[in-house]
Order: sequence, then structure tokens, then C-alpha cells
Amino acid sequence: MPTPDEAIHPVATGAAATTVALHQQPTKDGNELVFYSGWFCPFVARAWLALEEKGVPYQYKEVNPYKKEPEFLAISPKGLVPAIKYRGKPLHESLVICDFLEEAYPETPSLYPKDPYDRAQARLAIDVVSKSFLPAFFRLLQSQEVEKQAQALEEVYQGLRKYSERIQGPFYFGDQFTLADIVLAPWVARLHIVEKHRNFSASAVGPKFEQWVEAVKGRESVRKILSEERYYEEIYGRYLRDEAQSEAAKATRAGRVIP
Ligand SMILES: N[C@@H](CCC(=O)N[C@@H](CS)C(=O)NCC(=O)O)C(=O)O
Repeated sequence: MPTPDEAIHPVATGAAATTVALHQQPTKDGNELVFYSGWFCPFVARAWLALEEKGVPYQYKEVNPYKKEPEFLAISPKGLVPAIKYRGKPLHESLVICDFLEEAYPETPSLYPKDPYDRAQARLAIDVVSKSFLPAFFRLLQSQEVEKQAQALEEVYQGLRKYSERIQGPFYFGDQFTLADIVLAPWVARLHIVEKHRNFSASAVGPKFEQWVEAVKGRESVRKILSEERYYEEIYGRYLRDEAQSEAAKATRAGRVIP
């Protein structure tokens, strides 16, 4: 039986549609790279931002990951986007893909700061986003009782405040846009959902975070991969009513770690 999540607008719209149109052809440089994407997915957005920031040639393929089609399961074992095929070899997981791109294309702009200590700090920032912010964000979306929403909101703030401690401004490491930014940037375009429905306020996190949000919104790569607002709302409605059947939604409901 199809899950409600399968009902997604089938293609990217707005600025993202223009970006997709520029990446329809197979790459020609011998480093075949196919990007299996879902225009709506924040985890996809991380890998997409990495590709755009590095200027790596890629061929864009839209996948509906909720259909779990056998051809896609052969590329991504849990049937999750993003995934890539590099010279015919499959790879999945947004952060693994970003790190792979960093190493496979060393001649392109780096996604990490130069200093080893800063690189370690970037990894700690990524850890805070993965372990503190994200699980709380899903709980905030899916919680139906007011007290649980208030608790999740506090946890979202805690995660974002921890993340903000080391923001140099405008980006995490000053002028350089790194993986420390990319890992959280996709949720900037989704904060208005929790602002509207769950009392979230960026100012409650603090001024450094607010300035970072504005800088991220203005980043060209971020603007290039955004679809039209109304198509996201349909998807997030299912989370807000706790009807979503995605792997992340099911894990959140069951109190498990999100896959
Ligand atoms: N940990 C994964 C999460 C990817 C993920 O959850 N992708 C969602 C779309 S945003 C998906 O493919 N969902 C399909 C499903 O849940 O069945 C990553 O970072 O790549």
C-alpha cells in the first residue's frame, strides 16, 4: 500500500528547477557522478550544497524514496536519498557523500577550514547538529501535546545555542562556508514551519544565530537549490499532524535514533 509520504510533487520548482535543468546530461570528465536526489529533502540539500559549492560536475536524477523501488534500493540500502554513483559505484548518507566529495575532488574549494583544530571543531559542530538539534527538531514537528512541544522546543534551542557558541560570523568559520554551515543550512529554509506552528523564534536562540541565518539565506548555493514554498508545506503538514511514515518520522515516534 502506498504511504501518504509518497504523494510528493514529482519535480523541483522555482530556482531549484533551473539548477536541475543545468544538470541533466551525464558528466563528461571521466569521473561519472550521478546524484540521486529528492528536491524536498534537507539531507539531500547537504550533498547538493557540497556539489554546488565545490563546482563538481554532476548529473541530477530525481527519486521518490518513499516508493522503495528495487533499482534505487540497489544504490541506497535503506532507500533513502541522497545517494550518488561515482564511476558506477554507489554511496549513500549525506555526510559520507560530503566527505567523499571533499576527498575525491581535492582541487575544488574545500568544505573544511584549513587549521586542524578548526577542522576538529567543524566535526564537533556537525555532531551537535546530528545528535542534539535534529532529533529535537523532528520531535518538535511531530509532538501533538502542548507540554511535549514545549519540551522539544527547549531541546531545539539547547542544540542551536550549543551550535551557536562558536559561530564566528557571518558563517561558522568567518567568511568561509564550510561543512559546519552546510550540515545545518537546509533547516534554515524550514524554520518558518516551526515558527508558524510551534512557537519557534530564531531570536530566542541568540543574535549570533540570527545573523548566521541571514547569511545562510543569502548564500548563492542555498538559493539555487530551493523550490517553491508551497510544495514544502504539503510535506511538512504530514509531520505536524504526526501522519508521516518516513523512516525518520517512524524512528522519532518510537523514540529511536533517526536513520
Ligand atoms: N541519514 C540520512 C537520512 C536521509 C533521509 O532520511 N532522507 C529521506 C528524505 S528527506 C528519505 O529518503 N526518506 C525515505 C523514507 O523515509 O522512506 C542522510 O543523512 O542521508
